[in-house]
Amino acid sequence: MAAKKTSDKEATAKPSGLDPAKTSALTTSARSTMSGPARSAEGAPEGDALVEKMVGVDALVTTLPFNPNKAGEYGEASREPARGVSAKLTDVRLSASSLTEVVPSNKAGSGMPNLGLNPGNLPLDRVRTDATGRVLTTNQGVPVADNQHSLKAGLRGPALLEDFILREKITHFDHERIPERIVHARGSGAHGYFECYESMAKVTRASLFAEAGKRTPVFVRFSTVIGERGSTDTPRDVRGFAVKFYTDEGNWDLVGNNIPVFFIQDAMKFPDLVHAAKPEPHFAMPQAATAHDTFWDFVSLMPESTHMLFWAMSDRTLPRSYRMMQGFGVHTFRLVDAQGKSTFVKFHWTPLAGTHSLDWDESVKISGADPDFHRRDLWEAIEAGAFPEWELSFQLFTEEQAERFSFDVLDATKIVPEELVPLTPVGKLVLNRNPDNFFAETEQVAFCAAHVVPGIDFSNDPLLAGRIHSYVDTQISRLGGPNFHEIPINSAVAQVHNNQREGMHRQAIHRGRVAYEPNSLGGGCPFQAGSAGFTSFREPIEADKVRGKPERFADHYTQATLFYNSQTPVEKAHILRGFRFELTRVQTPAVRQRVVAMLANVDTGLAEALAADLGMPMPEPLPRALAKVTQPEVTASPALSLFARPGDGKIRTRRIAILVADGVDGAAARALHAGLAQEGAVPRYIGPRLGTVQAEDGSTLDVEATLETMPSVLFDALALPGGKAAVTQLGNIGQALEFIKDQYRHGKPILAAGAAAALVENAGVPTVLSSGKPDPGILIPGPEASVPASLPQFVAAIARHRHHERETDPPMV
Ligand code: HDE
Repeated sequence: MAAKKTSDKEATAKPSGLDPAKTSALTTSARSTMSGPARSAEGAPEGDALVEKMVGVDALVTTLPFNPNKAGEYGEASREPARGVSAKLTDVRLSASSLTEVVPSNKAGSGMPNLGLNPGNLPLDRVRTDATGRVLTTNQGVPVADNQHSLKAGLRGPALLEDFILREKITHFDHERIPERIVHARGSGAHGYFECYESMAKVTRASLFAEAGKRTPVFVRFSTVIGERGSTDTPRDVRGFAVKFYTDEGNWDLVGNNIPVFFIQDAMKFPDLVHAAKPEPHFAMPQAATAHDTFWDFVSLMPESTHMLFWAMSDRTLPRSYRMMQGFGVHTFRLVDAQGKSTFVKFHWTPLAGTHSLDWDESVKISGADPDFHRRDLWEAIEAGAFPEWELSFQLFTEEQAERFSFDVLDATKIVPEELVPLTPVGKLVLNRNPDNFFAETEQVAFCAAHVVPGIDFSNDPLLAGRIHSYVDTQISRLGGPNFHEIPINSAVAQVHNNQREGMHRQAIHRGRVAYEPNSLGGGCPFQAGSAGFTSFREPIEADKVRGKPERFADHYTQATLFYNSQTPVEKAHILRGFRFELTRVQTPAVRQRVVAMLANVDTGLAEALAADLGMPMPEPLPRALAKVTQPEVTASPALSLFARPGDGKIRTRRIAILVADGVDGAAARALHAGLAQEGAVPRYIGPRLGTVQAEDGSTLDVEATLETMPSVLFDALALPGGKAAVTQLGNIGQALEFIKDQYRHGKPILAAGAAAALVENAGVPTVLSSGKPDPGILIPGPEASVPASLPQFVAAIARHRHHERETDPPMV
């Protein structure tokens, strides 16, 4: 039988028309529960309010004489869930917990309920706190007279146990920490919005993609994976790229990484992977590094990790900035349209600033010079109004297409090459607001791979399945209970109404006595949404219950080869360097050997070079899990190179050091500063000490930071304005010479104006490449040239980011 559709019917509760006998029975029972005279107090219910309520409730219940949806809950009919029935409230008292709710109170409120409103979903203004003009109080609001001393018996006497003010303060302090995330503990976040370019209704009913120009608020958290909460920002590590979209149909969390594949194929192996990568359990070392035995032991016994290892050993794991990395949903997801049709999708974030990386030597030095390098970079860019932007693209393909691919789209160790399925840009992400409070927002934000909205659904990727379980579960211990969705940063902007109740730290105060569904006593509310709500894609499944993997998952090397072959020579050299560094740190030769044997299945040249660098003979390749050779659709994918996305060619937010000392060419220094600032870059005068330096022309310049506190690695480029005395002074300071050397070693542009050419020479930096050609990143305009005239060339060199052509292995300088 087809379900009877009651979806848009709303019954109306009218007290009139009641059976008089019944009314009188109710009246009697209501009266018998009343006692005492307290009916005339301010705001108290008057007259026969209780009777009226009971009569009204009875009438309300009568309008819902039976559950009309029940018949539709079975068989074929149940495929189309009906919207629940509800009754129209004629009197707000009918849904109240108590008639006394109207008694006004400064604490309990005015008593007038906001029907259908959960204020917990209102904007964060409701919880933002400011103490301007306020006295200090205890947590109970008691003004604190003296915040300097504990209570003592006499000035030199013992402290007293009765000092509840001290005890409250210390107790709260004792409990300030919460467990850090098991993985991705170290991170930084920001608010912003996602703006849809055009309606994507043809593939998804997700409301955030419904129309051109539609904006959805977001909170984004970037992170490293392995390090603890206080670890450095720049280890070699994958970066998390987690986006919480506060859509008008609930929160969607796209919890992705900056690499489109993963180490493992099945959630069952995640704890093993993380245990192998984290500090070794006996001595808790090393911090934030995969360069140790247990990691390489594990991954070399899990050859499905090979593809990811190539990405991880590339410069992808050394981003210059969170603003300059891609993001990926990694798994195949589904988009579902209003008719229930599904399309497979992979999500891609592309930074408008382009993809840029640090040099390994540089990232090691940054760890000491500024362990908060990425956190600071994100904060400062947003603070300066240089709002970071990414474009979101869909890679859309059908199930039939997926069937024909040489790889399995449910295998998270595989990409879908862009040459096979192009990207469709769908909108942009803009981060335009820093959080007020790191703990309240960035630390307490709880992402969850299971948070999807109507129009977005899962594929059967077995890694994704484990994630659907894991994230909520982990928040329960990290955030102290099941009500973490009420923590302001996690609360949806869509209204939340259900019958989940109680639990630790419950914030909402639910009116009424109904906490179940179906109900008639609460007028049927909240009722199920029917097909307007989230409905899972109806995937036909006929299968055995089994633990195992499909055969296509057994190809562990084809896409690693595709990735490697798609890299430029510079990137290939860096991948070799990455493997070499990590394996040199590995203490067990047999583990090194197994890794090289595994890599031999990807590229013999790389494996041989690595074996030579590790001082070991070339081993036989590891046996392959799949005897059959896969014929890939694509053998080179230029899109996989970091250089494929150079960005807009602008130098906005690039940090440029201008080294100054007494006797500097003031006009040149000022021209550089002004010219670079005009391009949106961040020039800073760096000197031997704080204060001012006196320029050749008698003018003064304010030193903004010193050579000691802000070494070369914190800057993208270097300008030396010249001035004989300054050049002589800087030439005698080791840090200045190291500054120049490191700029050179890390491929950064150097402009040496006027007399500063000698400083470059003094630092031992060659101005020509090993090929004999001039180094395009070293600009020495000559003593007569004007600095403003050489600025455009300098700006172009900075926009290139790095001058890799000067690189040698090992470095010459
Ligand atoms: Fe996560 N992951 N993960 N992960 N993950 C967590 O959730 C987990 C995986 C990712 O900024 C945890 O709140 C399992 C892939 C990011 O807060 C935890 C599996 C990808 C973040 C968890 C994976 C990710 C996390 C730790 C395999 C890329 C940080 C604390 C089945 C697509 C989000 C927490 C933030 C965090 C579990 C694999 C991305 C323990 C079980 C693949 C970006 O729940």
